Amino acid sequence: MADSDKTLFQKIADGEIPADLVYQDDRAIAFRDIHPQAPTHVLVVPRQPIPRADAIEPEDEAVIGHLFTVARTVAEAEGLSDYRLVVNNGEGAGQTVFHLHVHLLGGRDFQWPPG
Ligand code: DGP
Repeated sequence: MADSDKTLFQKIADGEIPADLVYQDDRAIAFRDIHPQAPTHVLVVPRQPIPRADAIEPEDEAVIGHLFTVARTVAEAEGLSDYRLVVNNGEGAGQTVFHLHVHLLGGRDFQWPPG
């Protein structure tokens, strides 16, 4: 794949852009958000460049489920028992990087409903 065709998060997964990786395996990576919104703010990202939540296909269900077990693994490693998992779908919901990712936020109290 030409570099220009890769998403930002593919470039991070391929080591072309540095990031503070906290987990990686053959299907997913997790790294600290560059603009943390909580003491722990990690992005859990499939290596497969699914652009957004509403582009998930039935054949993606296994990898999507895997993101949640990776999030649990990272949360446990961070010493978190309570935390928030967030997926922004579309610009109006706050999505800025169009490579699906789960935000893992923890280490502070959260409000509900979210802003
Ligand atoms: P969202 O707004 O849901 O699409 O989240 C994208 C997140 O990605 C946002 O919280 C900031 C983070 N981010 C953007 N560029 C970079 C980067 O180059 N490195 C890292 N570590 N995080 C990034």
